[in-house]
Amino acid sequence: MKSKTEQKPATKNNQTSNAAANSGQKNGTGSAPAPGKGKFTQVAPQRKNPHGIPDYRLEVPNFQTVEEWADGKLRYNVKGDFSAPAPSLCESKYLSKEQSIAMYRYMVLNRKMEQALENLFKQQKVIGGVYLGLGQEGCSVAAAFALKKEDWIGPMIRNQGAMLVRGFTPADTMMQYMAKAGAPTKGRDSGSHYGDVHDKNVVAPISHLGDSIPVMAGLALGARLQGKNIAALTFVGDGGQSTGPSYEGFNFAAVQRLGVILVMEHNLWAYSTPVELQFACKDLADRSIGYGVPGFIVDGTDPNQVYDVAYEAAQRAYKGEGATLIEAKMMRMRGHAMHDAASYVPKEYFEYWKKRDCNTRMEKYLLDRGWLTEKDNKDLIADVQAQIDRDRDIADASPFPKPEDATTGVFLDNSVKIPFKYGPPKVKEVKKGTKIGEASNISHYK
Ligand SMILES: Cc1ncc(C[n+]2csc(CCOP(=O)(O)OP(=O)(O)O)c2C)c(N)n1
Ligand SMILES: [Mg+2]
Repeated sequence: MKSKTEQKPATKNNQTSNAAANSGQKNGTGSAPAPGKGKFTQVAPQRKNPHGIPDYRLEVPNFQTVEEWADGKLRYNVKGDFSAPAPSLCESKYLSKEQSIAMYRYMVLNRKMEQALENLFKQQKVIGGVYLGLGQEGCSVAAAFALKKEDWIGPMIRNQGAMLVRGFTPADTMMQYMAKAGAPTKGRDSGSHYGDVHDKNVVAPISHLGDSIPVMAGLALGARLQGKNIAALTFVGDGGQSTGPSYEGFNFAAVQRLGVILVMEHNLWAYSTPVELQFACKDLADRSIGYGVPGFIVDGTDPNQVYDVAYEAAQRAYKGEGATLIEAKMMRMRGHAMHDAASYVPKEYFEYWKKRDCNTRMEKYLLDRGWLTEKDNKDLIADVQAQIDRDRDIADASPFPKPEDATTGVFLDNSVKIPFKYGPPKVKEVKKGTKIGEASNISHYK
C-alpha cells in the first residue's frame, strides 16, 4: 500500500450508496489523526511473506488442522497456540469518520439481517437453505464499500453485506429467501442467487466455486470496449479458488489487464474440507505471482485493511493497470449452511476467531477513537434493529407469486433492447478489402 502522501486522494467521495457517507469528508482527507498521533495509532505493518507478498496483518497465526482417528472415527484436531489476545483494527489511510460509521452500520445490518434470516428459517418460512457470513461481514462490506457506484460486484452466498452496500434492502434478501413475489427474482430462485445488472451493477452468483470470475472479466472487457476502465470485484473461497473456472477467468483478466479485483475469502473451510486438504501452499496470495498481478494478504476480520487494499486495487483498475488478488484471512463462524452444524470444526478455532469478531472490533475502534459515543452506538444499533423488524414484517406479509406468473420474466422478451452501459464500442476504421485477423479491429487500449 502506498503511504498517505504518495496516494492521490480520490476526486470524489467514492461511496455512493449511503447519504451520510456522501455528505462526509473525501477519501484521504478524513479527520483521522495521522499515524502515530492521537488515541488510535495502529498502522498496518510493512511486512512481506516469504514470497514477497505484502502481508498487512498485525498477527500471523500458525495453526494446523490435522486428521486423527479416535474410536474408529475421523476427527480434525488442531496444533498451535490459540492464546494470543485479539489485536485492534489497523487505521485506514482513506476512510473518513462518516464513512467508517456508515461501513459499521452496514456490518451491523448484515449481522442482524442474518440473525433474522436464521429465525425465519427456524420458523420454516425459508424455502431451501440459509448461508450465513457470520464473522465475514467486515470483509464483505468493506470490499464493496471501496468501489464506486458504476463499478461492478459479483457477490457469493456469504456476501450479503456487499449486497446491502449496493442498495439491496434486508426485505429484498428476506423475500428472496422466502421465495416471495416481491423478491428480486419474484420467487423464481430462493436463496442468494440474485443481482441487478441495470441499476445496481450486481452480477447474481452463478456458483460459489469461481464461475463468477470469468463473468467479471468479461464485464470488465466489455466496459473497456465501450471506452471505460471499471473495477469488477468478486469473491471466491479457499475451496472455490482451486477450480478450473477460477484459474481460467482470473488468468484472462490478468493477461488482458482488466480491472478484476478478486477477493479470496480464506475462511479455513470449504464445506467440511479444511484448507490443509485443499491446497499445499500457505498463502493463497502467492498465486498472484503465477498470474502476474499484484497480490496482498489482509486480515479479513479488519474492515479497514480490506477497504484500503480494495480501494487501491480499484484505483489501479481505473487507470487500466489490471487485476489484483486480495487474500482475506478469517474464519467461517458457522457451518456451510443452516443444515450443517460444523461439528467437524475444532472448538479452539471458534474461540480464537470469536475474539477477533469484526463487528465487535469495529465497534471498539469507533468508540476508542471517539467517532461514536456509547449513546450514538446504542442509537445506531436500535435503529438497525428497527429497520430489520420492519423489513421482516414486510417480507413475511408479502404474497407468494401467482402460479400463472411462472412463465413470465424467465426468457428475454424480443422487444427488450439492451443498451450499451458506457457507450458504443470503440472500433477502429478499417479500409475496405483489408485482410484482418479476428477481433483485430477492436481497439482495446483507447
Ligand atoms: C460446481 C459446484 N460444485 C459444488 C457446489 C457445492 N458447494 C457450494 S459452496 C461449496 C464449498 C465452497 O467452499 P469455499 O470456496 O471455501 O467457500 P466458503 O463456503 O467457505 O465461503 C461447495 C462444495 C457448487 N455450488 N457448485
Ligand atoms: Mg472457505
